[in-house]
Order: sequence, then C-alpha cells, then structure tokens
Amino acid sequence: MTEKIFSKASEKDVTRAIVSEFSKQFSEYVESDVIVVGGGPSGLMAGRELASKGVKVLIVERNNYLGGGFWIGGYLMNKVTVREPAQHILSELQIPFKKYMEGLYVADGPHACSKLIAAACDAGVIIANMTIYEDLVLRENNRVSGVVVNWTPVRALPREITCVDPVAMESKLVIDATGHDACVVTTLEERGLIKKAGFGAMWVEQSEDLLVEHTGEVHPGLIVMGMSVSTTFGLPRMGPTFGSMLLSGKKGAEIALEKLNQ
Ligand code: 48F
Repeated sequence: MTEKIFSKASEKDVTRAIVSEFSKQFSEYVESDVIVVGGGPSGLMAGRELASKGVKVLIVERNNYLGGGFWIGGYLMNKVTVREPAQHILSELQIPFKKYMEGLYVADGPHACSKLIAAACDAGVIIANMTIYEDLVLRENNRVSGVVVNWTPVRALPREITCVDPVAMESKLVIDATGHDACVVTTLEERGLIKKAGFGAMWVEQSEDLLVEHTGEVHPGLIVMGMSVSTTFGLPRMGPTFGSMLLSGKKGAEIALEKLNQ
C-alpha cells in the first residue's frame, strides 16, 4: 500500500469533533451582547461592525446560506448596484466595482456577497444557520431580552410530525434584519406592542435616505435595519440597489454600540 497522505482520524473522531465544538460554541452564545436576526447585507454589515469593536454577536439565519438578497441584483441577474456614497463601503471591504455613471456603481453579486460574509466572519461574528427565529423573550416593561429559535427543518415540517419545542437565547439587544418580512417587529405587533405600516411602492431616490434616517431602536431592546425599516415605517422600497442596506447596517451598529456603552 502506498504511503498515506492524510493523518489518522476515524469516523468517531470526526463526529466527536463536530458535536463537541458545536455544543461548546452554542452554549457560549446562548448569551450574547447582540443577536442579529437575518444574515442579509444589512445584518452582515452590522455584525461585522459590532464584532470588530469587540462586541459578542450572534447572527441567526433560517437558511443554510448567508447573504439574503445580496447574491443577485434583481430579476435573476447577478450584478448588484450601489449609489454614492456606499461605494466607499465596497472599497473598505475590498469588493471590486465599476462606475456605471456618475453616482451609480456596479459589482458582481457573488463576489460582493462572499466578501461581506467573510468580513463578518473575520471580525468574529458567530453564525447560527438553519435556525429560524420564532419569537421574542420579553422581560420587565416588555423589554426585548432575547429570541426564541428552532431548527429550520423542524419548522418546515407539519406540526403532527414534528412537535418540537424551540429554545431561547438571551442578549442585551436584538436586531431585526429579516428584510421585507420584518419578522421580529411582526411578533411585537402580534402582541399589540407596535404597529407596522408595510413597505410602500418603489421610489429609489426617496427610499434609501429615508431608510437610513429611520434605522434605529423601535422598541426597548429592539433595533431595526435594512428592508425591515421600510416595512416598519411604510417607506418606499428601493428594488435592486443595496447602498442603504450597507449604510443602515453601519448606522444600526453605531446605535447598538452606544446603547451597550450606556
Ligand atoms: O432580505 P435580506 O437580504 O434583507 P436586508 O439585509 O436586504 C434587503 C435586500 O436584499 C433587498 C432589497 C434592497 O436592496 O430590497 O431585498 O434588509 O436578508 C434577510 C435575511 O433574513 C433571513 C433571510 O433568510 C435572509 O437571509 N430571515 C428572514 N426571516 C427569518 C430569517 C427568520 N424568521 N429567522 C431567521 N432568519
């Protein structure tokens, strides 16, 4: 037999490595500073900003993959656009882009998205993927204090097959970065604690400024960012341009940092 290329490790070692490392990390992140629900462009940007400043951040993402709508620019075409001044964030993340016209820039979706994911991971963000947000933890004066989650496949099956209770994770702040659905805000609405307006019709030149302006805390302990902001406040949608997702993520992270330091 020829000399082996790989080191010695059997099936049991591989399985133990996965189980023990996963449970160690999961146990550590059952309590975080910030839980970001949704790993699209706004959530990833916020996670990266916070983690790079030493904040303990967990991103909860229902899909196996991260990136949300940032892989594809629109209509199944994988070019993403940003408007001035968001190209500076592309430069900061070392994402190649080209100027299409004055104030409008184009990048490759897969390249931009994978660089943003890597930037969040490099900064120290921990990802709970295939994990779906179900509900909030609410404490004194209805302050948001964590999230209730389950495995996505458990939620995807009919109740009669998988009647499995979810688990809860605690944090000082929660961020709703779930996009158009604004899932976290919706659970507050179901309890009569907030009223969301639903996003408006498309108007690119109004929407992006308004979205960044309205990014912030909407309820004690809950910050909204990205498309969730439009859905919460009834702002116009902007379609396949992503500058405000990145800027909203940055602004939301600054607000979260201020709150954590208070
Ligand atoms: O939708 P998404 O990309 O949100 P975003 O960061 O960016 C919006 C743009 O992509 C685009 C746009 C403007 O350019 O209109 O749509 O605001 O990413 C949202 C992420 O949240 C996850 C979802 O799978 C996606 O990756 N998500 C949504 N609901 C849940 C969730 C949930 N209940 N639990 C966990 N993750």
